Amino acid sequence: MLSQANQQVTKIQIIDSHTGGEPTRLIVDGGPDLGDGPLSERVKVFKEKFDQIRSAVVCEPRGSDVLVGALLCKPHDPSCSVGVIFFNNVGYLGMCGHGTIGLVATLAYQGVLQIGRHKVDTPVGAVEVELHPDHSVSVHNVAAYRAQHAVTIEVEDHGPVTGDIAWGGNWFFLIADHGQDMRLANIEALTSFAWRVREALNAAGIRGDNGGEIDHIELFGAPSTTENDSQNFVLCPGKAYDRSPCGTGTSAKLACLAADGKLKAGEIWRQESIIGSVFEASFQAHSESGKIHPTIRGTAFVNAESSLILQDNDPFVYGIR
Ligand code: PYC
Repeated sequence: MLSQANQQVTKIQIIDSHTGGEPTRLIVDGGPDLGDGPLSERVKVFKEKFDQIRSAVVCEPRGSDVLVGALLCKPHDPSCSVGVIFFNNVGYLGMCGHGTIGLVATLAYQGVLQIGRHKVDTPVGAVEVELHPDHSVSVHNVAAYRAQHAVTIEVEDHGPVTGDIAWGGNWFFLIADHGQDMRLANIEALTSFAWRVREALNAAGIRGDNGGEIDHIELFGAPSTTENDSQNFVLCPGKAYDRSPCGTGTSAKLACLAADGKLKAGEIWRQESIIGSVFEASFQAHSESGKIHPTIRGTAFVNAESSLILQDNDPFVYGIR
């Protein structure tokens, strides 16, 4: 905290990156002190005591609805090199695939992580990552699974829609048969449709396991090239769409493909996003549980390094909430 012209000024050091077009803003210094408990506890402290730092970092006027924030933390799990808590314009994320790729690329840019395998502590468990010599990053995500198959809901101004509920580090409702035009030019209609799906799920009281809110809606369409297997549109909890193919959403998709016997362990699935960026994905089967261990590979680029300035006389110091 500095004093400048009698105003209290706080500085937060950040590094921005994007993964397949989806931005990640990593707090590398000046973030809140959340203690040294497990990351699942620290995210609660973040939410209860420092939520205004979340909105200061990612919401307008410093950020935008699209931005995913990440707080670099000391790991609790001693086998991990770093810890991270992801957040967005409306709250906190259990895990974030594109954000983890952005985190690794940023730490490589800083010279903190070398080529090879590392472990990252997150609120939903330790995640193994690999920084490849070409600087692409593989994320060995938390176990993914399909919780419910072919759930039908009634969507306002549309009618019945059937989809699967799956966990990929966040909860997803995945819809193949939706009748929407899957082009970037149609983004507003896609957003409106997916938002109504989310509202319909909430209104019907349909949730993931342990009451988890299904706050990501994923629609599928044909890819733009035969090199890719599928295209997706993912609506995130704060109503922004994912510019990347969504690491946790691709993990949820793999879980459904595995459950339907449409993709075998070790086979490559190329998931294209609505803007044309691609993640390469595959899974290893878990023998007993029926869950899968997904791996998502993508590339991130660092594109800014700066200080956020929080002055206490700024009426929007903590963002437009
Ligand atoms: O890549 O997992 C992901 C993700 C979640 C929300 C935005 N991106």
